[in-house]
Amino acid sequence: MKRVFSGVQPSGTLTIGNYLGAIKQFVRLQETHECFYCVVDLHALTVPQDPERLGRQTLQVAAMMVASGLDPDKMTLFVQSHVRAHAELSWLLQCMTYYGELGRMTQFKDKARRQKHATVSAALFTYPVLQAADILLYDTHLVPVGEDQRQHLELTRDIAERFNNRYGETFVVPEVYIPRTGGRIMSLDNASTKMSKSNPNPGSYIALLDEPDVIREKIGRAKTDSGREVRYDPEEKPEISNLLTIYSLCSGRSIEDIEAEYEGRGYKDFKGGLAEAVIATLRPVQEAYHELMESGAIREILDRGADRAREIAETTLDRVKDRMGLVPRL
Ligand code: ATP
Ligand code: LTN
Repeated sequence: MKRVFSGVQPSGTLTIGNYLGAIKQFVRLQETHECFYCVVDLHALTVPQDPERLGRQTLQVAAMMVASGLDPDKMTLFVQSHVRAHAELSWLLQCMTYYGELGRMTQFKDKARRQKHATVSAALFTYPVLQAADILLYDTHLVPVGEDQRQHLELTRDIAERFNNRYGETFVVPEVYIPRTGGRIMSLDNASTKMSKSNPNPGSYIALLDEPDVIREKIGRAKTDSGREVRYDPEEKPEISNLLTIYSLCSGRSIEDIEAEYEGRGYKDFKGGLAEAVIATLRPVQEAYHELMESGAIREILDRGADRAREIAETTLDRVKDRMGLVPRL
């Protein structure tokens, strides 16, 4: 079976963007691939985090992933900081990555712009190298992610190829896997930026754990154009097109079918129908989440996951160190 790896940051509560863009694919792939999914707490530390909150969110995000349908008997779920090889390989790969390459990463440029220049962490800059280490440690073939991660995956492939050229075949060069629709769900308040769990305005996203009334309210307030035609047209009607995408993915219906249903009915009815489709999609996830958190089972799932992940990661790390000329212990 081919290997899959992907990571999710515990930087807040998961949104419907994370769910439609990434987690739904994670769930599908566990049936056909050997999957490793990781709550990347070391990545979250690249911007300031409250320690108590980071720990809580790490367990919550893991539980949300299981509640979304990841089955501990079918895939491996673990916390990044539980497997030391990630940080260690990241250092080795930093020695193979160019300053100029990292400076071109748009996620770095965006996140750095939002902070005071003097306090942007060095780790925010080297973040994509840690991501490459995550992926390459598991001889990964396929990496399911949202559209925003395409550039990081290109860099991962470049680093792997460069290493293989310099030291001989060591890494599998991974492929990116982005869904045809849903790879980039946009903010509810601004259709030119992606929906993001770390956005300070909660009205900009739908969280997986939002209550039905909150979902109705957020969708009711979502920005639209001033027309009344429910039509998919990303150029002319970016907000309605984004809502149509969410509607289609949550209901399993085609966009044309939804357009036809709301023809001549205006945005209020459309938003009402969308809210119910989202609520119905999230209800089973929320129920499973609350059960998991009450039972405390998530700690054990993560512990078993770390054991399995560590075994593979250590083997790869030893191979890399050997190729680079680092002397092994007796
Ligand atoms: P942050 O806002 O804190 O940077 P994030 O919400 O962008 O975080 P991550 O945890 O880093 O999310 O991403 C988890 C996965 O969800 C990644 O594969 C990412 O590409 C995907 N993803 C994130 N936001 C969206 C979105 N708006 N639409 C589709 N996929 C998304
Ligand atoms: N950088 C990603 C999260 C991430 C990831 C990974 C995704 C960290 N390591 C490995 C895929 C594979 C993000 O910001 N969404």
